[in-house]
Amino acid sequence: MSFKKEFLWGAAAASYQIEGAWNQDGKGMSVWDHFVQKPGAVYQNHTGNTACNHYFNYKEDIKLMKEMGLQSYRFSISWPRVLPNGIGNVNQKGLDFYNNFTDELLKNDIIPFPTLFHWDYPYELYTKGGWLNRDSSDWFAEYTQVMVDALSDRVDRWFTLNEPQCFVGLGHGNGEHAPGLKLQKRDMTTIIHNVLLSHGKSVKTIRENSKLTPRVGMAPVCPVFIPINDEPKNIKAARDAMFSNKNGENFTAWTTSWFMDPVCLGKYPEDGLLEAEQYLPESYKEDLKIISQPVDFIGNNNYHGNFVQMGRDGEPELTKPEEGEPLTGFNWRVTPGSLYWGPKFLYERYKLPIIITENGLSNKDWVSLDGKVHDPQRIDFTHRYLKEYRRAAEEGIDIEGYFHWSIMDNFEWALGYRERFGLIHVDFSTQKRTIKDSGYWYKTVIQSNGENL
Ligand code: IFM
Repeated sequence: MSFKKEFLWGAAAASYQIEGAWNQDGKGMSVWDHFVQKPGAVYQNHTGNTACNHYFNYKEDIKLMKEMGLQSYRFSISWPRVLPNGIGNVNQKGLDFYNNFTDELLKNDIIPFPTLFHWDYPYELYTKGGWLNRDSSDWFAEYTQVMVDALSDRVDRWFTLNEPQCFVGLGHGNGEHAPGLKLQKRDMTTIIHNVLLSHGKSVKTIRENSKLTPRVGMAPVCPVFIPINDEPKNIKAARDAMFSNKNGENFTAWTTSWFMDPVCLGKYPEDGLLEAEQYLPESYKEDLKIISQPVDFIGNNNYHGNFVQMGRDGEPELTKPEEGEPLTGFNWRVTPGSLYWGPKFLYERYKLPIIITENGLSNKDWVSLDGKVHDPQRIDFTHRYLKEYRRAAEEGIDIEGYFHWSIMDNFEWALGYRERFGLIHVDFSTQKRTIKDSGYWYKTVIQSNGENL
């Protein structure tokens, strides 16, 4: 079987990366609004203050989505836009924005697929300890309730968190992202636990309060490991590497299983517990019952993978990148097989449908003299990856959708506007949009349900 009939083709973006309007209409500060003010924190001191000005341009943007034939749009909600202090007082204008936005998508036959949290954490809550505070899971549940009350008569698909590994690791571990902390393992383990508890309480809130019957999941980044060939021992090595929580002898939490085993299997993986159990709260086993609320699918943000073989000692061994191999604008490796092996390994372990929630590349795009944006690398990249994703479907792996990252060029976190990921080009000085060649190509993929790949 190729892509199934109900397969969902879409694109994605996140609130802080595109909305702008950082201090308008009653919005509260997020940790990112704060972080970008620190000189040197972001490439050339860029900020998301205006970004794509999508808060004001959303109708034009939805028109372009329609022109590209998108079936669904994965967007995120800015928590401090609707709850300026993170909890308590609701900002009606912020809520109106997401209400109107949802209506506009539906009017254009585009299925709204919101993510509740994509990194713009309310600054007020950060001053109360943020994710380190055990109450953070109740704060997130309160915010979830507000959004479910507002949208669940029209929205029936939700993601709770985007790439928890990244906002925990980059934001609290190495300080590259907001809020810029460099914490040690004990605190990091606490944060992850609170983040997972937040996910669980959020899923519960969505299920118990939605007007439409909801489908819910999380969108982690799952580092993918690809066997160097189809020999069973190398496939085993890649699978072992994908779910390992070891970095040499030490525990590392930048992994798939430390986040997804609790969510999908109701337990932390043994190889991580050996070191990290001492950092978990006493109640952690009880908490796992909340964390493992049933989910309907697994989102997977999937850009590239590492090649692995079985080493002589029976442990997975990473192979060295080839000299001069293709790299994206970000210098990420081009590894189409990650869209086959990632979903395959995830599906085998968790037995849940997979949705690719992000995949794409940054490129050095600009508007040519003919007024168009020619981005053959993006077309070729996506074509290669989607063929591998289709291979997964052909082998019976249950895949439900694909969301290209990103719908439009946007604020790429610590790298500001240096990296362009969009299917739509944005001129940030004029806010002019131009659908790139890849956007038109993607339209033909959608129209043929991937048959033209
Ligand atoms: O732009 C980010 C996105 O916010 C999270 N996933 C990776 C993308 C590209 O770096």
